[in-house]
Amino acid sequence: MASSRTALRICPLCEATCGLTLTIDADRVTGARGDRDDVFSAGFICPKGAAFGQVDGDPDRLTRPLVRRDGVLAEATWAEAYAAVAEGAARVRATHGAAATGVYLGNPNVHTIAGGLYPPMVIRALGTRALFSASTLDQMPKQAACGHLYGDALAVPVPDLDRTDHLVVIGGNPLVSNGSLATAADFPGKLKALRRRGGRLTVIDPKRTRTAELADLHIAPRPGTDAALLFAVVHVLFDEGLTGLGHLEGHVTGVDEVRALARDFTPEAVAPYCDVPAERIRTLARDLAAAPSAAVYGRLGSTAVRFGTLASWLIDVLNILTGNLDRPGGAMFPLPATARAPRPAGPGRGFTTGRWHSRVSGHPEVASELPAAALAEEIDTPGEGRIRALVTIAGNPVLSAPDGARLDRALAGLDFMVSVDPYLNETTRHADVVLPPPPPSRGAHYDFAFGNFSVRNNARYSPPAIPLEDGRPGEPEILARLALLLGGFGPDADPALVDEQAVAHRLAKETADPHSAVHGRDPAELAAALTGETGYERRLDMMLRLGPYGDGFGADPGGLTLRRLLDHPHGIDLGPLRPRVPEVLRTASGTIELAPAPLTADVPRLLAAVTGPSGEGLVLIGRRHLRSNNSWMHNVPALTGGTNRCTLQVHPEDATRLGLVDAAPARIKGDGGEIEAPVEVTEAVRPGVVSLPHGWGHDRAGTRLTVAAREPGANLNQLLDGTLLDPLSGTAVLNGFPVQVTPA
Ligand SMILES: Nc1nc2c(c(=O)[nH]1)N[C@H]1C(S)=C(S)[C@@H](COP(=O)(O)OP(=O)(O)OC[C@H]3O[C@@H](n4cnc5c(=O)[nH]c(N)nc54)[C@H](O)[C@@H]3O)O[C@H]1N2
Ligand SMILES: Nc1nc2c(c(=O)[nH]1)N[C@H]1C(S)=C(S)[C@@H](COP(=O)(O)OP(=O)(O)OC[C@H]3O[C@@H](n4cnc5c(=O)[nH]c(N)nc54)[C@H](O)[C@@H]3O)O[C@H]1N2
Ligand code: SF4
Ligand SMILES: [Mo]
Repeated sequence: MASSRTALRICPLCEATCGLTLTIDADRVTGARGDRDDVFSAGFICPKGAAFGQVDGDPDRLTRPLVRRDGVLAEATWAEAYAAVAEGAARVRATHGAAATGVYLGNPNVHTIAGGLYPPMVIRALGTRALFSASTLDQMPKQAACGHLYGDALAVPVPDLDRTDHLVVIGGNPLVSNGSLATAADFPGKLKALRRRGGRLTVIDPKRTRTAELADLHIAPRPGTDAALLFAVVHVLFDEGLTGLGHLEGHVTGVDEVRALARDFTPEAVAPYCDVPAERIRTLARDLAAAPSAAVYGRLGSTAVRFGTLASWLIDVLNILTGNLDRPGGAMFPLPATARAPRPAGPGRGFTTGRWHSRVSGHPEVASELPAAALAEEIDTPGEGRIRALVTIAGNPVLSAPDGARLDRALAGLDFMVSVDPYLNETTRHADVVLPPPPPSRGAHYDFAFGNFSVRNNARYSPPAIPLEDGRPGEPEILARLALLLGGFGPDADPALVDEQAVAHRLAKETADPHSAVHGRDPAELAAALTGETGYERRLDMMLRLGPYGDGFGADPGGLTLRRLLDHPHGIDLGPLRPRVPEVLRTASGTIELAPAPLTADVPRLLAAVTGPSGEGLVLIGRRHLRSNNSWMHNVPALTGGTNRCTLQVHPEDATRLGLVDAAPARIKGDGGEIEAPVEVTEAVRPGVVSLPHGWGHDRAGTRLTVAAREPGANLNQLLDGTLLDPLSGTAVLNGFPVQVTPA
């Protein structure tokens, strides 16, 4: 064990961003434990982080690129792979134009430096509007709601977990997910601490989850009905005179419109629809108003649902009407170290959607994206503007998006496809070129995305724990090259150009901005002052220095730089969240626009659902497992087996009624197809609801997922046909859709 050493590495496997201490023997990670000195996670770790070595060292990870020749994917050199991308891109450009190339960005892009810096350049190189991502299978409703409310789709308030007196969790299960759109290492510990300091936890979830088991109050509504329930809470606040904007007074417009809209949503009117007693809704409103501080927080059960944007909006409406937005203990806006330093408050450009529309179904663009659920039809429907080529980066939409069978066929018919992914999986098996990034231990890490959602401001950087193998590019280089290749620059273009251009562009803007710390300075001199061994490090240095805590290139000598971060390997704590209204607002009015027209226009649809015939049939909801992550961790032995199985959870009453027997297979039918899964009878789900995890269905040929293929499970997204969307965000309805279940 003489060669054994340790290295620090922020965990990229979920949004909690825990600091890990890796044990490294020769060039292999042989152990991982929580870094007790990490300023953010203080030693917390979960089973996925503990399995970092197996995730990192999975023998099925691709070590060399794959290139399709005569229909067969075979290993190739990097030079051959880049040449194949150049050839494919040139062919598509010549026959259909570069804009006929679609881009799909998967979830791990928010967990890598490369994914944080280079995808915009890939998209710009193509000049394409066919951008799809996991966001429209996830949090886009929250971003759309915040875009309309605050004028910035990235201004998403997070619950101030460490200080709140009453936390309301709607459709989230942080004990299993470890939190999402609320980056908090040791979320479970923070919930226990809340209870210990006398605070309250309310959980709204159709399932008695592990998080619900911790709660003072668990409300189990019918899936998909939360928007109505929340509107009724708003109704009670107005009705009983419980609203109070507090410090937000003068910064909010549209309160009277919301009051008028809430009139129809009496607790009695929504109670039968939500299947929640009216009195419980009243109590929740009174509790929220009475708490010294409170934060309402929603996750996937409030977003990937029929009224996802309305529910996401109403969550913030509640925080605002009770004066809890932007105050300690409420819901607050983080201020990441790599954000632009705050500028003076004032009117902004506001947020609009529908600047363009999808070709086949006419879905509006939202935050420059089209619905992932519409990717298949955009490829397989003939006509002008059809997608003929596709770039996927860190995504597996064949399993994660609706109707994988259709997408599977569509991908097979593309003229060209390139995937940046470590695995040959259900999606990448269709690529003509697969470019595999190295395992996480061989790359640097900085959480560009999660600074926006951290419940405490901080900055942490991990240099690569193990050097790259000779001749193997890191993911930043792969994506920089890809941008150049897709832009027609050829395989010999220097990837460093991409970073230099990004630096020049940003510095030109900053030096011209009278509110910037570097106004009037020479961009070339600033660029020369950047430190860092690689292009991405220099960009990180630039962002930190121009950021809210930065040294401003000398303006504040004590401020953040990359060098300071490197001097603090356990990270730098930047303190608890601080109020940001009105500086954070970018709406056209410069206020919080509580009743934006696009949202209020969707309210009649909700009212029609509340007053319409109540759904009697079974609906399906998703679930996650602590030792899993979407579709891509079923190949790691330490994370498989046990209770991490693809079973259909059914309430005992439904099981009896439908003739379903525990452990026996059931046939599940939805609009998009049929699948089979073993039944698990449990009282945890409410009657009328069945639950199945996603990311399974590893039974397709032509993948290299040896472990996952042994226990493939069923792909729940095959039950969807891709037409069921939240219209304001284009997000697929993955929770609360109708199914029929019979014994198989
Ligand atoms: N029914 C249902 N469907 C769902 C959900 C649900 O709750 N229910 N959840 C949805 C949600 S929230 C999400 S975010 C999506 C996820 O949707 P996707 O992002 O499309 O799917 P993932 O399974 O996360 O696939 C991640 C891919 O990234 C690759 N990868 C891993 N690490 C790296 C890396 O460092 N670099 C690169 N380049 N690639 C890497 C993996 O091999 C895998 O191919 O799924 C959605 N689908
Ligand atoms: N272990 C693990 N951790 C993960 C992931 C993983 O796959 N595994 N994925 C990561 C990703 S990409 C994400 S986006 C996050 C997601 O993080 P979370 O949203 O916290 O995780 P989910 O388990 O999807 O929780 C959604 C909850 O909503 C409930 N629900 C379903 N329908 C409704 C409804 O109509 N109303 C209400 N009120 N509740 C409903 C479900 O029962 C479930 O408990 O987790 C991240 N962390
Ligand atoms: S909670 Fe998330 S970030 Fe922390 S160790 Fe587990 S997977 Fe990694
Ligand atoms: Mo997600």
